[in-house]
Amino acid sequence: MTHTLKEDFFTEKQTENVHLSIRVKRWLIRRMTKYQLLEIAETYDMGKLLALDGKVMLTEADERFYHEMLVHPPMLTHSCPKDVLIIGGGDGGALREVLLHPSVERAVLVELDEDVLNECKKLLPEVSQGAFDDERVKVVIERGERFVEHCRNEFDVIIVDSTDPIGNAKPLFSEPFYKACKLALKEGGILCTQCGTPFYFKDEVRETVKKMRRVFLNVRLYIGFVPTYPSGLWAYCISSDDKIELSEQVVEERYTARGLKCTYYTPKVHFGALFLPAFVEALME
Ligand code: AG3
Repeated sequence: MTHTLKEDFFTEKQTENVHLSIRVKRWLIRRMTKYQLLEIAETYDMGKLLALDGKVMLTEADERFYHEMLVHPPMLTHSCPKDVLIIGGGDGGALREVLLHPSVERAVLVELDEDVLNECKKLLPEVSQGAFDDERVKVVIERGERFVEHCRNEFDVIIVDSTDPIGNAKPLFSEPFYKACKLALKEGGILCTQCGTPFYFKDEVRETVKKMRRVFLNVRLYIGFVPTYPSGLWAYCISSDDKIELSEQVVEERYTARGLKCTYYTPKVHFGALFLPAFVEALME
């Protein structure tokens, strides 16, 4: 399975005309699962890389930038998140960040592809860092959109760590799914999803916000930097029927009280991320 070529690159076709290539030292796995092409490689500059269907899911070099920004804004917006649901995220990176919040009593991770989960545990333990062994964690192998359908008033925070809105993840970008999430949330619960890059995937960002606004009273888009994702500028959407705009002081207090110390996220970055560049604001008008 493992082999080495002198000039071996992993290439993501970010768009038809823009590709990103990362030089590979060694492939750890490259095979079709029941659902998708799974690739894990050791690269020269980015540490290990995980890709699904030719798209970068993470590299060790910048996965914290992504996972921290996906997880901490919704978790810190909630005053005391006890029950948390993660949809997707079979690599365990989002789960690792969720478990850093001491109030968490139960974290349910619902992943479609068991192979992704198992191979990541085996070949990419640097990302989950033992999160799957935490006794607060329950893993369910199921389609996320099916799982939420049966949940009522169960979760304080739901985090959607999906792939792009094509193929397997398409239902996770639909209004019925957001409605089901709302029912699965306790009163005042918070939903947060990754929603692509406002630079290349304008429709994905625009549509996500539009659909969310039909379901939740408060919806905010925010952005972060993830160098190995298309364009490097990534968007997240946070929604709730409760207030999602807190004072910086409150976020600061919670961040300190929960003993968090991050690589990318800070309460100030959290605030800054909610101020959008003009071209992103314009997308949503
Ligand atoms: N998050 C992957 C976001 C989508 C990246 N898209 C792309 N490269 N075209 C899921 C994996 C991280 N836990």
